[in-house]
Amino acid sequence: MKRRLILGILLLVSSAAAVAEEAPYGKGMSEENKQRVFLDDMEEMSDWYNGSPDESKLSNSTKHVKQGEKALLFANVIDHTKGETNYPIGWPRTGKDLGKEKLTDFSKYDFFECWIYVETSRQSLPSRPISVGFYHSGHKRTTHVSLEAAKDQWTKIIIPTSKLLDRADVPRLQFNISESDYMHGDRVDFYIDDVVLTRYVEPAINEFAVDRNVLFSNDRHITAVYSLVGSQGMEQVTAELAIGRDNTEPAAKASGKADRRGDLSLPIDRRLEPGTYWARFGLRDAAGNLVDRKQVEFRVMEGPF
Ligand SMILES: [Ca+2]
Repeated sequence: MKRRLILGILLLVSSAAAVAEEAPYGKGMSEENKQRVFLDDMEEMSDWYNGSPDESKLSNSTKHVKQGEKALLFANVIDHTKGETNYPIGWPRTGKDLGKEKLTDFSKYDFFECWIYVETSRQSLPSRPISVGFYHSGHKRTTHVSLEAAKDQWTKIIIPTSKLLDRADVPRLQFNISESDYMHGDRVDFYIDDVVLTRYVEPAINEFAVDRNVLFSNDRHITAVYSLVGSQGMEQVTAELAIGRDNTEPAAKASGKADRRGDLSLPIDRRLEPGTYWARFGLRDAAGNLVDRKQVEFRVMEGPF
């Protein structure tokens, strides 16, 4: 009898410890979990065209380099009088045909990434100093993305391929500036390097939020809104959502099928005391082991009724 009681206590202690210590084994959104393919390492620039020779000069530079030995230098002197006849205040640009190297299909990749370093004669840059355009087949089908970049430093650009109008069809890539954002005579030089497509291999949680940051005590559900990445093993993972306070057992939990982008609703079968709560969203493999987890906080308030 005494032995059984001790065994029972031991089991309780060990299961409590297991809950507290459970840590995801996966690589999550780390660089270690990423595969990369070069769209261009910028060691050689002959396949980049200069769409605005009156304002722009292209060269390979060793002055600011992020990867390898060279970067593409897209150097511009803003001229509000020259350029295309109808658009003297135009769009200096440089781009590359991706068809030659058969790099037009971005659909197997999660992100387009590159690095940009900016030098300028200006005190500060416009809020969106440069844009990147992803050109799709067909008339006037382009995904334009305005980019933030800082003066005198490298900025990492990351664009989810899911934002593209047609990510399976990107025959051309182009960077451009808009001269109307600049003053006549401004000098602005962009060093562009390490232009890649990336994808995460193991399943990982990219985004997670709850549908409401404040719940009332008598509310009966909360929903996780999430997106996942991972090129392998996604079919085997399940999603789970739990809520609770401090280090205690969850007040409620639920699990369901994991989608690349989805939501998971969690029914709450009891009144929640007011206070600060955690919501943990996790991914489990077929064996039930935790692959990845993200946590956010929300508040519970007394209801209006
Ligand atoms: Ca390079």
